[in-house]
Amino acid sequence: MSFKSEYLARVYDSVCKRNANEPEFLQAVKEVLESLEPVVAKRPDLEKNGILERLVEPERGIQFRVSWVDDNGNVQVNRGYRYQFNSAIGPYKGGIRLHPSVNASVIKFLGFEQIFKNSLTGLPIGGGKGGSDFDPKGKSDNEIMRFCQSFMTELAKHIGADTDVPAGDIGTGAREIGYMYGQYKRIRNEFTGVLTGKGISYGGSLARTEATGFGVCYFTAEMLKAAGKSFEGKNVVVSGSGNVAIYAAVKTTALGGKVIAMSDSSGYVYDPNGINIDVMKQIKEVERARISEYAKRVPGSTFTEGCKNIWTVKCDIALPCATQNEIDEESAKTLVANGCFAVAEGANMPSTPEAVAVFQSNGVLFAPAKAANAGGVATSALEMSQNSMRYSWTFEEVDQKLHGIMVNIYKNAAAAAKEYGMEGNLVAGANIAGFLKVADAMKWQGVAY
Ligand code: NDP
Ligand code: 2IT
Repeated sequence: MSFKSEYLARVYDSVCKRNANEPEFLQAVKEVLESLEPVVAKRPDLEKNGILERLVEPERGIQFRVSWVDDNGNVQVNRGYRYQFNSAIGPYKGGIRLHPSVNASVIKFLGFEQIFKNSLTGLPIGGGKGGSDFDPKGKSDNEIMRFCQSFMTELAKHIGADTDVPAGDIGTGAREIGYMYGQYKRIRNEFTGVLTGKGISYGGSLARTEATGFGVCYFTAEMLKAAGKSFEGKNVVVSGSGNVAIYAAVKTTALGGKVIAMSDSSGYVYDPNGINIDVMKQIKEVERARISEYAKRVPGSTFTEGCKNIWTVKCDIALPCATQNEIDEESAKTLVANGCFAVAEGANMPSTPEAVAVFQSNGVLFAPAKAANAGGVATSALEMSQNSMRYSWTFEEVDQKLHGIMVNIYKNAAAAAKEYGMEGNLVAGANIAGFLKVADAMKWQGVAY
């Protein structure tokens, strides 16, 4: 372990001992603590107030049984989680992930990162995350509904519009949020903004569906602009083909880039003419089918098995928008060797620490997830504001606010990196800028809460 600060070394050591079986959580904590070396050196008050010891421990975590009945009448049991990580600057806020790989480590890494991301948005939202090891693939609509209702029957006891406001993530989109919202309302008899990503007819915000993907591109465009570059005429690879990936592909295309490959967990499609977004949306959003369908429908495109192979496609810009640790050291080296000069993370923690090191040591412009994908949760916070006002903004109004927020996040992360002697390192800049606001709020609110 190579921490220079004795305080950071001690905190990380205790996190490792307490959470030994949680590799994703430890990965996320280590990256943030490493970024904080120059901050800790300047701010002895952080140690005096036990800020880091408190920050790495969730304020509250619940784990619960989610039992439901499948279409054959059999009882199924899944495990549900909600980690309410930090409420120093606002109600807990963060998505719900439904995927068989979900466990405490995955939800805690996501909840921990959400603290800093949400702080970076400049809006009053704390950090949290939830989910279940439920696998939505192959389930009927009724099974999804019954699962979501059972999940919410327990979760409703712990959330609220001013307490904790969940939203979508992998496996949770408008359909699931609708079923969860309906169940919350039945149980609590309250029409309130307790979830975001809702349907437009019952309190959802225009542009929330597009927000994460659009935001990734707004952030990337700003990062490229500072380096005298743009999306114009560039070949772009976008991994995933879910909510984030689809709208990152839409905005990339609008900004003049050409999306030449997209993936799902089974493999990737390559289309040298540029991905036809309408066909992709039909397959993924409407039919919920596999991505190989695309190659069957679009002449000139090909399907290759194995999602990791997407990083062998030669590109100028890479937007990983699927899942954590999808780019390892080897994939990063391949991207660099193929001339990729910018990587922006749409997914949460898609690059391993070794991959990030490869990008940074090769001068690749690198936009970390906490900053680059913050547009989704920022627009969720705008949805909360609209719900509180019982009013709604137009698509253009929300999109304009989102754009402004992403430009600000870029500026604040770049400025923090410079101020702390790491100019150009947006990983450090985003972690520091996000951290400082939360740390000060925790300090001023005192130790007991
Ligand atoms: P979706 O469920 O809509 O899409 C997920 C996509 O990633 C699918 O194409 C899926 O393929 C693929 N994928 C998921 N898990 C794996 C895996 N283990 N291996 C390979 N491919 C996988 O989710 P989102 O688009 O909402 O989320 C994508 C990422 O963006 C996640 O990291 C999420 O945390 C992050 N994010 C999401 C935000 C949002 O607003 N939705 C906001 C900020 C970040 P398949 O269908 O085959 O499983
Ligand atoms: O990772 C994320 O920021 C999200 N899944 C969105 C969270 C939200 O509350 O909109």
